[in-house]
Amino acid sequence: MGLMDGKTVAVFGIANKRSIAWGIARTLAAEGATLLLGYQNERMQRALEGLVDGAFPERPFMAPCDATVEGSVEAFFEAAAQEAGALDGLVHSIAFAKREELGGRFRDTSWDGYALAQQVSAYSLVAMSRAAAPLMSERGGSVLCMSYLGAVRAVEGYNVMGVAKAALEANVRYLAADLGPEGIRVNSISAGPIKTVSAMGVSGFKSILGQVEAKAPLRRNVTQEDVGKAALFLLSDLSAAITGQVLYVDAGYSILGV
Ligand code: 1JT
Repeated sequence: MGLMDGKTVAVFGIANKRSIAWGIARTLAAEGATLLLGYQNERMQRALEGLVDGAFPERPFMAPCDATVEGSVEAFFEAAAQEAGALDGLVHSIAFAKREELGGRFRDTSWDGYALAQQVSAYSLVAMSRAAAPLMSERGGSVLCMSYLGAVRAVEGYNVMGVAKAALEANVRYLAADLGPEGIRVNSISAGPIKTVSAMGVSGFKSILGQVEAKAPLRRNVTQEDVGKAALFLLSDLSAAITGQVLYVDAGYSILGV
């Protein structure tokens, strides 16, 4: 008996075995979920095929979904409808900012970089939710995305991504209000900093990991597994009356005054 038995969930954002989306996907599958996976491009498709090999009881359905390509999100959900018929959950774990804009002075953010961060990191949740809603409205559903404290505080260097996460958290509230009457819940997890391949490439990230380990109430960083367990809660019936929320999975760091 799993918490996700009989449920089908689409997951976006698996790039490698350190991806937050990978931690979530494995936790959901262990509780009985059937997975549909989206990948950005052919390079990511090959990476994903290597990863899923033998990792799940049944090989997940996989299809392209690139937030910057016109019609790509719609095509994914059309393929998902063909494959699974209905959908119970959606996990949005994608974001992008130009390397040079994660650091340096916020005032130097370009319009190009600002728009790209918004398109991939925030607007894509709206597009995915719109495309997923017709597959969910029969029996309800749960949409989940990933945020970070930089959405609500000025975290040094997080810059344009903080503005994109602020938009993402606002999207969660507006989507929750819009989709709630159809039984679709929309929530986000604001995770503490996690060692992923893309995050480790950002200058200043390692010092943030150290800061959390030293100061967070639980005196540790959070892992993909910690996030996977909270995601399981938000995607399952355990959270049936929760929508429009930001759940902090951050070892308590965000409660601190400094
Ligand atoms: C992206 C990246 C989104 C890293 C991210 C992210 N959300 C949180 N992080 C970790 C992080 C946190 C801080 C930071 C840098 C990174 C990288 C790829 C694009 C999307 O400060 C400089 C505070």
